[in-house]
Amino acid sequence: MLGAPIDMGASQRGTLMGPAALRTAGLATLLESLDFEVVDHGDLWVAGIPDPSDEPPQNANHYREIQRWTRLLSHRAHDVAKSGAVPIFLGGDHTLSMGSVNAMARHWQERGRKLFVLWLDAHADYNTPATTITANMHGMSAAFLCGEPGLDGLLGKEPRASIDPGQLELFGTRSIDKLEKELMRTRRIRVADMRQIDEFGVAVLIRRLIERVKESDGVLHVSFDVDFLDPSVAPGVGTTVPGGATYREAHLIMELLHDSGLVRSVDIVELNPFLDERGRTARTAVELIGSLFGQQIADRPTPSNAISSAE
Ligand code: B3U
Ligand code: MN
Ligand code: MN
Repeated sequence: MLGAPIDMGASQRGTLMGPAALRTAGLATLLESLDFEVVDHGDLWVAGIPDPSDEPPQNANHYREIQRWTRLLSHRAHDVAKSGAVPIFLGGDHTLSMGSVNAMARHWQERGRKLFVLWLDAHADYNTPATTITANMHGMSAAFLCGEPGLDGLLGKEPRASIDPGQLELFGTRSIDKLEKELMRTRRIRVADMRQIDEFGVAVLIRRLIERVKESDGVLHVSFDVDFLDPSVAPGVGTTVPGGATYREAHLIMELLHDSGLVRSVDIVELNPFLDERGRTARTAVELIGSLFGQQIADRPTPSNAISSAE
């Protein structure tokens, strides 16, 4: 576990309390009960001295702070990955992924394997300084990871790994800005939006992704923005959007991902304990991570597992 208490990427303050809330909700104890050896690397912190090496772009709020976080995270996350661990990045707002996913993409590139990223989120986070309405940088992290122009100085001389749009799968999307949508269309970003989830169900869509990752011998990073969940189960987020994933859909997704054996790293972001109701959202997020790491209702393969393992 590595905490990154960032909240400068969002408009609402408070996600900096996220790592503490996830710890309080018992993340480490739960993972230990599943027989994992847990190492808590504590929280990272950046000093607030601006980095004058390049001109900050317009329409990117708190660019300097995010730049420092991204560089630090990219560096530390890469070290943690090298140790052979399965890093769990505790956010913090979603700008965290600019550093964590960059590091994981680099790590797997060095080992000749492709990193696929499952972006569980109400939002597409595919804005750039040229398309954003809010200038909030947590709405730009997926775009940054795909190498979109406008944020090139964020990593500076640090090594940068961009993922191909084909390696990104947005899932649970229900809020995309106009120019953001146009950019996504030109880049052919893959989106399993809420309508698709309603029509096909999460199992079909997640299995399709799993097959795609397996076909190219890839591995998977799960970037879990808590606002992916419906606000009725996850009220503790700054940018709730109605019509999100249910408690059961979310658990099923995590169980299927666990069964795939492909997940090598996870972000948990956008949890805002300041807005939560008696720790409900933190506890739900921790339970879901339990399912992702193998917590099961009954200790036997479900019929679907039996079928896929017989194949
Ligand atoms: N697309 C909007 C809203 C948003 C994106 N991510 C979050 N909110 N959490 C934006 O600000 O870019
Ligand atoms: Mn997000
Ligand atoms: Mn979101």
